[in-house]
Amino acid sequence: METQDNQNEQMPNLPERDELTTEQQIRRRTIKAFALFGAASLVPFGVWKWIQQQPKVNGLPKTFRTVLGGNEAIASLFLSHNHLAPTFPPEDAAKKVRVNGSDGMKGDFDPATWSLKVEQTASGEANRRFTLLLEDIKALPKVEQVIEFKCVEGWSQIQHWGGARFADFVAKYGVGTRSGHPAQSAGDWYQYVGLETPNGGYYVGLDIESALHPQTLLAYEMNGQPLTGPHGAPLRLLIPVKYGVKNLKRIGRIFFTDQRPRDFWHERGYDYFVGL
Ligand SMILES: Nc1nc2c(c(=O)[nH]1)N[C@H]1C(S)=C(S)[C@@H](COP(=O)(O)O)O[C@H]1N2
Ligand SMILES: [Mo]
Repeated sequence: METQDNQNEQMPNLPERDELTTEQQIRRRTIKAFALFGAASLVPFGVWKWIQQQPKVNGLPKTFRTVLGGNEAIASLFLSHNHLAPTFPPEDAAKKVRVNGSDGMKGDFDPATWSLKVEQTASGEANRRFTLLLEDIKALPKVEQVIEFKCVEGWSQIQHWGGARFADFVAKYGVGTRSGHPAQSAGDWYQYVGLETPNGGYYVGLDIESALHPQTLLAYEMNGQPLTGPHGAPLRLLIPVKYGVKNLKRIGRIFFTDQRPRDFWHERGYDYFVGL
């Protein structure tokens, strides 16, 4: 009837693509640009700044050059939004942080005499070996990160961490690559990183890509305070793209290798990679 006719008449005519007015085209493009901008803004600002701060080669940040150099496995992690753990405002962080697990942390331990042992092993033989102090790690750019920490036992908590990027530690001390220089090709990287407590009682193995992820930290602060003993003082690993088991507390030794390092919870039946 009449009403139906009216309704049909009110339906706007949708122009064909090439019939769009200039104004309509601009609007479409702007919407597209906003969609792209929105995706880019999912990369936390600190991570974006870090990528931008990489030394430039041929006008491109080194991280991007690495992609072009074919090192996709590693570079895709830096560039892929999907692989970044969500971050939260600091006020969301738990004030009372849960403590879980103390393997490798029993017995006497004096943080005052602690040092970090770093090693590179080509085929079982260490070709480089040195020790660092906490002040060496603190001298690296400090990053604060509020992430959701997840334990395989089924709990999670928003936590506020501070420390240095593992990737910055690697770059500064020329470890992780065979050449001792920034990687020019994927094959230059050692494939794995192993970490263990000073007494060797807890140990974790990581693929190098995960270790170099921009959210992987050598952490020495929680909620703006020095790390407490039970949370792994003086230095622990924070790797928010992995479950808690990989977040080794009280690091004593870090080593780079091509042989997959043993892993405490993998030996007890968990998946080696336990990624989120
Ligand atoms: N040295 C050491 N690190 C460890 C563990 C452990 O038993 N010993 N447990 C892991 C597990 S299962 C979890 S969930 C987290 C818990 O960290 P938190 O005690 O700081 O909450 O530490 C991880 N790192
Ligand atoms: Mo855990």
